[in-house]
Amino acid sequence: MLKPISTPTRELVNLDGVWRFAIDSRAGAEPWTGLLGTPLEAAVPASYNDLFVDPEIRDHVGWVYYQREVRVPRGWGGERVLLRFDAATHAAKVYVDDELAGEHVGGYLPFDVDITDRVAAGERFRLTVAVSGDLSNETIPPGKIEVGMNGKKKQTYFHDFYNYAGLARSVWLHSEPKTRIADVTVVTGFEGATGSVDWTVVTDGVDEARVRVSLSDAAGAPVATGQGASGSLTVPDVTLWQPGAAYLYELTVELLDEGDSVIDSYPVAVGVRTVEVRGHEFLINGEPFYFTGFGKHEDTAVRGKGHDDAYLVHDFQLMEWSGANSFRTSHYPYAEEVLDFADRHGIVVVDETAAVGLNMGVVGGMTGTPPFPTFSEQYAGAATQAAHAEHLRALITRDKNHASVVMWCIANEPASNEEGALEYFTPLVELARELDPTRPLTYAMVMFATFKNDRIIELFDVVSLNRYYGWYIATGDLATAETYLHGDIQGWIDRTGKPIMMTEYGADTQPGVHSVWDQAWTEEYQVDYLAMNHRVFDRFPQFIGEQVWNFADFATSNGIHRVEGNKKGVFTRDRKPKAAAWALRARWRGLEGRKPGSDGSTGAGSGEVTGADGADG
Ligand code: GCB
Repeated sequence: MLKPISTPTRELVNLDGVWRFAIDSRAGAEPWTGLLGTPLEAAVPASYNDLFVDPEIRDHVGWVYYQREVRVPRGWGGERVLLRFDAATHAAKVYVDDELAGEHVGGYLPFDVDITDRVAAGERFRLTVAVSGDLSNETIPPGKIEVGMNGKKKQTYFHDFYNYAGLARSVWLHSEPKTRIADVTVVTGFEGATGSVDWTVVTDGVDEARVRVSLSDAAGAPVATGQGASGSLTVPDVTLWQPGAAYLYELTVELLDEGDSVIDSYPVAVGVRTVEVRGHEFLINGEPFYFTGFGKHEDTAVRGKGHDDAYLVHDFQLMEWSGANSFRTSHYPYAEEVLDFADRHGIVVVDETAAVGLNMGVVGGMTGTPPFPTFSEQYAGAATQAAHAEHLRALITRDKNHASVVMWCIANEPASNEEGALEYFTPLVELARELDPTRPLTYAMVMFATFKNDRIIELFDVVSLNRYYGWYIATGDLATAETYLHGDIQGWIDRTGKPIMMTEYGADTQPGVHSVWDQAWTEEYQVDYLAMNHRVFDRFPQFIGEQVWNFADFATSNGIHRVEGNKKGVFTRDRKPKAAAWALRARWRGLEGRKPGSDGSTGAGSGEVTGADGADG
């Protein structure tokens, strides 16, 4: 399923704007039909939760309805006509006039609904989209709906970020030729100064041999051409896509008829680069790469998880300002606009699935003792695993051609220490490797999963640690925290010999709160906490990167651990720097993708703390 773009053979109409809106109990009987009788209107793209003042809407469990009229352009007769939803969180039913035209489950990835036989060129139709934010043990991420003592349904889930719902990304009406390019996969490489671009094209409704491809450079000058459904193009004097120095070629794929006229045409941006894990190193273009940056969220005031190009540009500006060369799409796939931007600006992405909360241990709090086994039919059983596999497939299908994406993160903080974890993850890892043999795999590891009890690291390429020594453990005691952290990292090195990075470390910080002592929540403590972590990281040559939790403060569900959301942001929710932002900038701006100390100055290998044991959950 290719992203809709305007090409010589494809057209699109953007359907973003203000739509009629109602929650199910106020929309009339189910199945709903007709015009929505509602005074409310909702912005698209945006999560609906924070748009209105009514608490019934904010924490609504069940379906909500969005509705608008759409006119099919009159020139589209004879074309396939599709609706494209860049995301409907977490499930959708799409109605054309009063008829159900398509359904989809999965909140952070796109889907198309083919409405060719339901609409006519030049005519108008009423588009209604039912969207549900509900989470269960058959969804990714998982959750649970309970009925409270007041008789109302309540959604619970096992991640801290707020479960925003709705049409958070763009909606499109688009056309494709009936005989069409259905998919394109690109794999790149290089030997010396010569690059290679391997292509595979899947077509629909035509003999595959009628494919023509042509590669042009960033200035539009032709570089190479080829024929057929698959093959390899040679790129003389290749300019590589590099972190911090993006360079994109364009591969134009064309489908030809008998007389060589173009039936369909689709361009793909191609960054020529390689990614490899060798020993304890993470190599991009054969060079050791050191990740600096953040775990992020798609999260802003009022629009919730709604995509916003202004925040996209500003967030990348702030990342560049702070010297970040990378981020993780914690804890779900981000809007495609984000990856396109990263491709164009040379920012490296760890692309994560929405599999967050596969861990009953978090319910046990700091003890990490689950009330029942995570990998069981009571929680993450066969249905969850099937949903996870489907989601992984959709993610890799969508993002496989992005040069910026260098690694797949299959889950955040699963109960990898529990029985059943190996059986749960083995088929998922096999699937990911089959779909994409080129990129390394990782998962972000929860504190309770230690080098002594984790059961799945051998399946993966990179050890990614989420660790909060000095925050959740040894709060306010950075000396003890430093000893724990050192022992933990050393333990992983001894067990695996794999590259190790920190995918989460952070301290909640209320901007404007200060202290001369090591006091949690102060701006000074966040700075000192990060400095302690960096001191430890710099001792280990096996350490390949640091991504602070979090880029910015973000909304969470109600809870006693959070005051107006998670405050581990280095920037506030409205993107003002805390003191830690300046400290990170001072550290990262000098590194430029190199490991601290790799220039022979301070850092790697210079550690003096030894022999400490990691915390054992
Ligand atoms: C974690 C989670 C992340 C939370 C964070 C925290 O381990 O992966 O989603 O926001 O901790 O701040 O507690």
